[in-house]
Amino acid sequence: MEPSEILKDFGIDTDNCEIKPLGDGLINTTWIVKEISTGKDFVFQQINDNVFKIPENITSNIRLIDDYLKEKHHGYLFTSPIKALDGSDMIKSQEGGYFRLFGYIHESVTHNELEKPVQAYEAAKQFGKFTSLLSGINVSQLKTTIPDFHNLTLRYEQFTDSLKNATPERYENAREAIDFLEENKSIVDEYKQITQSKDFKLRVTHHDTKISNVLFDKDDKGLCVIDLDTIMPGYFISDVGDMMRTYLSPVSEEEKDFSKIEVRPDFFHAIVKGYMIEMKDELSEVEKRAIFYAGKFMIYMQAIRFIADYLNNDIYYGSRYEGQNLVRGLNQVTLLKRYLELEPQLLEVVAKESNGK
Ligand code: GN1
Ligand code: MG
Repeated sequence: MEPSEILKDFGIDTDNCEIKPLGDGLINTTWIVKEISTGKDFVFQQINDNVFKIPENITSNIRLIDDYLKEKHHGYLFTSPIKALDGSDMIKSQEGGYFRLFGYIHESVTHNELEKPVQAYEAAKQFGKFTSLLSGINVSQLKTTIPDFHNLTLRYEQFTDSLKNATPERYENAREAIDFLEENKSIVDEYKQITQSKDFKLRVTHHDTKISNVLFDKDDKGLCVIDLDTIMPGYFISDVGDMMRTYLSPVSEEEKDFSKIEVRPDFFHAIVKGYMIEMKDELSEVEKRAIFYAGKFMIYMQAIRFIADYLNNDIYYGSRYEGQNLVRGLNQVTLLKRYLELEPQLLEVVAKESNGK
């Protein structure tokens, strides 16, 4: 299906528009659309409905949050979809794909990597603010867009299953990572305790807090969060942990030279500080003590997901070159090792910020 066919349903002048791919997401397909006659820009997106099996759940959540924000926090910048000509939030194509359109926020900038701690601070503040502003929503009203998305217990079971299904060659290639992940299974046990603890609350959680999901202004001030598909009830460790996973190292999960992977304490400090500005009154004391764990949780889970996908012949993430998911998995294992090495130092940062000093 050509994107331009669907764009007509949104009233876009498709005879006079430019459509270009946008972003580097692994799951959905995104384009930027420039309508020549009006000069307007849009973000157009096809939802991956292998991953988001009921795309209506996404639109339902966004609608709920949009209505709530309009009523309680008018003026907060929230990127809800533009309605199609028939009034719907999303168009289903004849071939069965789901598409939606957003306005492009012109005064905004996105980053694919972080250059300075203040960007981590601003992003963490935005994700914290998002959850905090929505603390009045009853989370049971939110739909689950991907069941068990950050359920580490289940992810570990999927990893264990992948070990049984792997070809001997792939298993052997991944052995070092597998051993490390098995040795560190206590991270899964700690997650189980969290899910059983009354001190951990389910809140409106973004679940994909990478830096490119924050819009900044040209002076590096955070404007708002975007990519709202994985918003669903969750624990704060998902959002804080994914920031740690993706902001702490100067190189990304795609880096093949693992000697470049490091954990930058000043970026860790910035994440904790920015998040706590918005969330310190929301989080329980027990939750605050799990801030360091958040990083372990998310880095470990991503390592498991990449390695399991490698062992399952890349059925989820796909791969652009042979062994890409193995590289990503080993990269995350290295990141976790670097992170664990700094535990005493990072725990001190958490203690300092939690006491509001
Ligand atoms: C996927 O599509 P993208 O890049 O926003 C994945 C995240 C992973 C990430 C790893 C729905 O996110 O959970 O952390 O890849 N999203 C889904 O790069 O599986
Ligand atoms: Mg995403």
